[in-house]
Amino acid sequence: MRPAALGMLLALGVAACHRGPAPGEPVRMTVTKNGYEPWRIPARRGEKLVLLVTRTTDQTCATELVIPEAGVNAPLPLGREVRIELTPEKTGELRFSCAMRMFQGVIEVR
Ligand SMILES: [Cu+2]
Repeated sequence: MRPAALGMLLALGVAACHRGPAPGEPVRMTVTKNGYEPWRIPARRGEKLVLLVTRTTDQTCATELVIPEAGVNAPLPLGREVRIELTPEKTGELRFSCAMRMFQGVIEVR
């Protein structure tokens, strides 16, 4: 891929991230050897957030996604899309991680 095209994709990604998902629109996330991508997810208080998470590698210890504050502990089988739903009840940061907390991310609730 040409560098210009890559820059374009990155710019689009950033724009999408700032806008955040429309209400009810699922957020797709992959788990790679770098961890959760994206690892920063916007959400709104009182609105259902749907995550569609697919682990694409065995080269990671992130074989689950845990959100202690939301009571979520979802196993992530390799190559299978896992649906996680939650409705944040307060604004602020909702942290998520693998079971050993080596890979982390945050849901930013506004
Ligand atoms: Cu881990």
